[in-house]
Amino acid sequence: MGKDGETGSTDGRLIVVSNRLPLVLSQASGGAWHLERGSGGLVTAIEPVLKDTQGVWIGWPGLTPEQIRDADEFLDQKSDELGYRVRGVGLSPKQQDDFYLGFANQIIWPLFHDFPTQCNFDPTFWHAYQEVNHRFAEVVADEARDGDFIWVHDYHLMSVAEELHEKGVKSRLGFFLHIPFPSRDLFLKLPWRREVLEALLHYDLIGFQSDRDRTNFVHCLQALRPDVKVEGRGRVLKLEVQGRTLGAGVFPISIDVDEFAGPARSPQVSERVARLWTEFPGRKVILGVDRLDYSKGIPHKLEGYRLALSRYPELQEKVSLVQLVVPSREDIPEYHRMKREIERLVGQISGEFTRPGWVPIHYQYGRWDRPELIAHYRAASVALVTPLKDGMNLVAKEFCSASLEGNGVLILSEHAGATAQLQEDAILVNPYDVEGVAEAIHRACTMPDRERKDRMQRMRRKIQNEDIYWWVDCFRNAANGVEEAEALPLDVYLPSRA
Ligand code: GDG
Repeated sequence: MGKDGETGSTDGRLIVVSNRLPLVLSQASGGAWHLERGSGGLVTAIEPVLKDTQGVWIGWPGLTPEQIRDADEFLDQKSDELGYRVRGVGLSPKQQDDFYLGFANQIIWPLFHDFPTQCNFDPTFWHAYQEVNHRFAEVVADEARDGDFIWVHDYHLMSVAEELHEKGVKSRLGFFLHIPFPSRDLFLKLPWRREVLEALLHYDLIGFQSDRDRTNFVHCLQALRPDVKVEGRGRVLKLEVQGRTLGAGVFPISIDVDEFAGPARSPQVSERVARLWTEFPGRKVILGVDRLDYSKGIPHKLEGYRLALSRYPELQEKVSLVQLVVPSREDIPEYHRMKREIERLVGQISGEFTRPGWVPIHYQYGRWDRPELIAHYRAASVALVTPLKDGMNLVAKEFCSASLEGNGVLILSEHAGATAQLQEDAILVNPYDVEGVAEAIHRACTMPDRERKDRMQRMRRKIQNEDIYWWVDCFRNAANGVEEAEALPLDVYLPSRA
């Protein structure tokens, strides 16, 4: 259902399947359960459809199989309050290690983000992946009826459709990949490449963030399944697989603009913005907000900033970088190494450039609450969003939506999915090109006000037109075979245009 309650209706229920449930369950010492609802654009956009179709959300609530029965009873009681059913899938500590930290985050995540050397192709991880996908499918099969539409999310659950077909489930099946799909040479390194690709072909619709990802997928098909016919062009391609037709579409995910633009105007945030501006008197704030992850390119960004300060000394004392690094996957050793590397670089920049009355870099390792995050988006003159590879990158879109003064400049990596939509008005960089990043920082900080405003206005309009509600409608319409979905224009980024 669109934001205004129109379009995208399906006959059956929507069943959403994701690794994590959009809520946090906790148990008090007396055994009583407590539920905290999740937030975020995806949940906000999907919940109305779940309520409208009396749908179900299935996922792992962070509990073991032993805890799940008890929790499911509690979740059942909460269905009325939530407006839709929630079913938990329990995972043992070993499954959490081997499936989640193992196959998902030490094989698929690094490989699909172009870091094959970070992969640990341990076969135990693959077996755990199959086992957990099987377990998810059991719960889904228990819920599903003919006529339902089952929408599976992300790289943790690529094999669920295949498992469901083995169980004879006839509901239509959609899959959306939130992360990039790798190029053929990288994908072919995966020891289970054929199994993964075949599993994906069990869906009726496979959604990608950008044309780049879908093109990679098609190249992998050509290598491993040349018998699959690929037809059409535009947003949804048709794949003919042994008499079955399925779709491969491009659906760039977005945000609920009102979750950012609205609070950005609130007295609480406005007051915090005013304070931030006084804390950085006469200076431009350059903002970085990234989860601690090698795909986000934080050390490269810091090198670029450092070079900008030395190559363009007129920036010194006129800008400060505020870099938030959000803790993530702390159980994986590589993330510790990266944190130390970031802290070393922050120390170097501080040591080299700090003067009385000017701190060149404010580094924070932690998490801000929403108002604090939005206040920083609004107060910043420049956002430095330079992932080495990213499915989409919502921070870029959130920054634009919260930039109420309309004069923020977005520096965006050409390897982020968001580039396809924002390429005309962001300053694009190749994050590996440290000199290019330094130059972009200088350009952003010296851009005339009129140009900043014009660019930001166009980006805000684009994000407003293609928001998270548009995304949900687009995907569901394509899954229903609605023709308009195919006719929608597709943003494609080619470096030759940069
Ligand atoms: C995956 C794909 C794709 C960050 N710091 C704080 C905070 N955040 C929120 C942001 C944003 C989200 O986290 C990060 O989203 P991204 O899109 O940037 O990246 P991933 O987490 O890697 O997400 C990505 C996405 O899925 C959706 O499909 O775009 O490519 O990798 O929403 O606001 N939120 C709060 N405090 C923080 O300190 N409250």
